[in-house]
Amino acid sequence: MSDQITKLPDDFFFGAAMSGPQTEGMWQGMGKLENMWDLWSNTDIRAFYNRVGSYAGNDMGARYAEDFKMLHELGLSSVRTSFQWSRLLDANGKLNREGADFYHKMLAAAKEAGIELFVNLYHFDMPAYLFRRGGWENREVVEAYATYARTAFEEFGQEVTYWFTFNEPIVEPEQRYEHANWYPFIHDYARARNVQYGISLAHALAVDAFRTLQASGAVRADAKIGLINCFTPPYTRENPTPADLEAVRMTDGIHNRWWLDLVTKGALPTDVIETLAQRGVTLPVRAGDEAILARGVVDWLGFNYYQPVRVQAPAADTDEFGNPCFADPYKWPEAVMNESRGWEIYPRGIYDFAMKMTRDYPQLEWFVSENGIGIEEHNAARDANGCIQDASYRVPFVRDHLRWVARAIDEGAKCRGYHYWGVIDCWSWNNAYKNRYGFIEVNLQDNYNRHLKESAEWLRKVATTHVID
Ligand code: BGP
Repeated sequence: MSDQITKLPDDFFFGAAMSGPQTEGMWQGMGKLENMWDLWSNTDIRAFYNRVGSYAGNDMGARYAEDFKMLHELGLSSVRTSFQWSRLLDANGKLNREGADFYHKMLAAAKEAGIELFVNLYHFDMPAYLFRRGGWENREVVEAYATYARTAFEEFGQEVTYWFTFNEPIVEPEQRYEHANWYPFIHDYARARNVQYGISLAHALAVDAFRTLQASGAVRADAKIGLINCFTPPYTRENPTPADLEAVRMTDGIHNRWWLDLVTKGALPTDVIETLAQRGVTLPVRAGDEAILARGVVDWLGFNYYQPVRVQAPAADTDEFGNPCFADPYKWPEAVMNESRGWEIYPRGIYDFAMKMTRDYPQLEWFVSENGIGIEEHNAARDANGCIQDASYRVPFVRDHLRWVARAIDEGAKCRGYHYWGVIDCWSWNNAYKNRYGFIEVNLQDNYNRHLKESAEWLRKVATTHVID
């Protein structure tokens, strides 16, 4: 069914998604402060694949001009990256002129290359000194983020049209505070939700600053503000019990509806907050918060899609750490896996979630802000010229997702474009360079030089013709 629609609208845009901490490098250059990734790399470099820490990114800080040209030659018209808070502000929360000049030059180079640079303000990269003061659990840090956002809007208000407050605000609560996968490795469900609440306030304060500065003319009149999240369409077993459906409700509530309600209604979903309270998880709500959250309504949304979430009723009410359990994973027997990453490949999920947004949030415009497949580098075959032969897995992955997107648009979804994650290979957090997402290879043995992979020509064709063949 998904292959019935093979043409995307003419005004549909194609681009590349990336982030400052995963690409720029120069981790101490231009007065940059230590951020969370530098802190973890400095604390325990062994936690990073092949001991490649946060330091070098993919060298884009030195190569952005040529990178933008390469991306433009592939038919892409926009690129999303992030400013690093730790580069743009100094330790007193004031503009770091050297850092700001770096971003001005990057914006100018993008323009010169015919690329519209979308700017996200936060990609899991808090300055370490603010984390030491309590991070998102501390209201002063939430306020510090609002100051950072305001400073960025003031400094770049005439240069940037597309702003985003956060990338995947669900990830730090989960990875740092709930599942203990990332530094500082905490297993505390209530603290994770506290962090999630702090980020929600920070988002709304930033949107508020944006609106005020736009009204005063400091931010351009055609600028838009959005939020980007990794939404996970939720599924459960066939013939579910009420308890399975309850697991779906809470998983969807925390991962998806929390953010969708915030950015469309300026409020958090009451059923989710009530269930949390019944289970002893209370948010640190203060007088006045409701009015702050009400400012969080955005102009459009970024939908990062990698995988669905499959859940069932939990076997126990609490886990081994005493945290409340709302769902257990459900292993779908038919799941197709990307074994390199351990993520399910389920292209239809992008359509199911698109239709959910179309139904439940009909006014919301959005774009696919990340989608991609990362395969372990050592699995990659090369041809006689050394070109990575990736078309057999990368092309079907993107093609299938795009076809489901085309079908959703045909059925009314307000999806405006598609950004592929990591068009140029980049540093993937503690996986470093283990899994490669790129259509363009970054050769670490050859001074980070870039080489087109086999699939690059396919991307160029689709991006320039809008035909998904
Ligand atoms: C998203 C992040 C990106 C990127 C991508 C791929 O969740 O926004 O920063 O890293 O996932 O994931 P990974 O790098 O973990 O393989």
